[in-house]
Amino acid sequence: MADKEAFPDLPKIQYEGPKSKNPLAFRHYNPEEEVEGRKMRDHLRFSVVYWHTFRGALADPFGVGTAVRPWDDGSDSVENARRRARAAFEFMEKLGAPYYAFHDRDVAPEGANLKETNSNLDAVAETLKEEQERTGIRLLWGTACLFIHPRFVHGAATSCQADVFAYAAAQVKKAMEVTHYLGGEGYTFWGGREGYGTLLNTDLKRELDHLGRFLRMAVDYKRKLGFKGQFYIEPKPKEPTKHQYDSDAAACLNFLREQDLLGDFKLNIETNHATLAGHTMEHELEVALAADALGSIDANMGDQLLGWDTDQFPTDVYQTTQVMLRVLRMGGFSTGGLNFDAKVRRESFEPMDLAYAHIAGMDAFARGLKVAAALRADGRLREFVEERYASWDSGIGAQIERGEADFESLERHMLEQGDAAPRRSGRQEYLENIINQFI
Ligand code: XUL
Ligand code: CO
Repeated sequence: MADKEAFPDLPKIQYEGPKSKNPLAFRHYNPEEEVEGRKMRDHLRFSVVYWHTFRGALADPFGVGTAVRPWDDGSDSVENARRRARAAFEFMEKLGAPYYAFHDRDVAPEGANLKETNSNLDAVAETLKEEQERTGIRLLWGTACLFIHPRFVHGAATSCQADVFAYAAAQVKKAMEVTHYLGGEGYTFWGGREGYGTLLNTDLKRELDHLGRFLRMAVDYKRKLGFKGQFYIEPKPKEPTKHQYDSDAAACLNFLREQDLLGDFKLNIETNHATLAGHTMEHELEVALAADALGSIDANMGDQLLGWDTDQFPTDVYQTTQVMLRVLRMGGFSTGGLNFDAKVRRESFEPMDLAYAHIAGMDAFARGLKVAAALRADGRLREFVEERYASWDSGIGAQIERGEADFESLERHMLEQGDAAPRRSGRQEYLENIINQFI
């Protein structure tokens, strides 16, 4: 099995242009093509996630997994984990994805105790490093899985049990070391069970303080380790918990500010998590951007009719356009990227579905990038917003913004002027139609 290809039917995916009918080709993603003076590859920084793509069995609460993965013998052996790693790199290389991301427990099996678990991780990390060097594919970020094992039933850093906090600290320490060893560009904290099921058994204040202390220890250890990657927090409001402390971008920013950690973290914003929080993705991106804290994106989409985290591959060009408008406005990613935290449907169980899904997501984002760049070149959206706020550029508006006005001066101003009548239409429909002109 070791030498056999895992994806014999998958060729190296090439760009063939918008007219191609080849399902194993890109219609829009042309890595070398320049948009706003930068290659598409560097704008989009696509990343394949290990957990859904190489560990997801496609089970749901009503049925067992359906995924056919011939390279995986289903065992918890290190040998199987290494074979799986080679299959993953074969897939990513053929796809042309420059990055990947993993949880510690995705790549290597849990052992009988922490020591054995750590040595399993070291063993598989060697294979990952070899494969990275062979292919040039890099680690976008690593993370620790602090939510599957029963020990984390009450949470990890916010567990009611102090030894579970200690276990989580040891696990994150090791995951950071492995991420550093693999040259990871970032490290993500997603607190899967950092929240509560009921407030009846929960000391919320104490749990939040513990979470702050945990993140502070991570920052301290990062310095000690010499790890230069970016730390991210990934907001999500619920699921599996009823309420997660990192519920949305605003809650995360407030928490980080309160704990004096804002300088050490950026946000990794996920589309389906925004939906679960009752926000649009563009809202979450705007909140992160306003705090200069947009770091990376978990690219997926949810289902409007299903109320849970369906983690579908992003194929909605309207939404990818909205995302890329913000990424371009930010000036592009620095350490982050578009990480496909997405899984194929349970019915899409063949290995080739993994390719169709990623090609669809990559093309949807490439098209969104082109549309966003065209909208920016057109300029009408930006000019409309600038003009809408023009009254702040001079006169009383400029005085307020400069901090030169107070309630008394503003009262004097309005007593002279008499009234402030609405002067500008919001023109929502006109603006929505501009977007459609480019899609
Ligand atoms: C879960 C989720 C995670 C994080 C990494 O909803 O998004 O997979 O991205 O822990
Ligand atoms: Co995610």
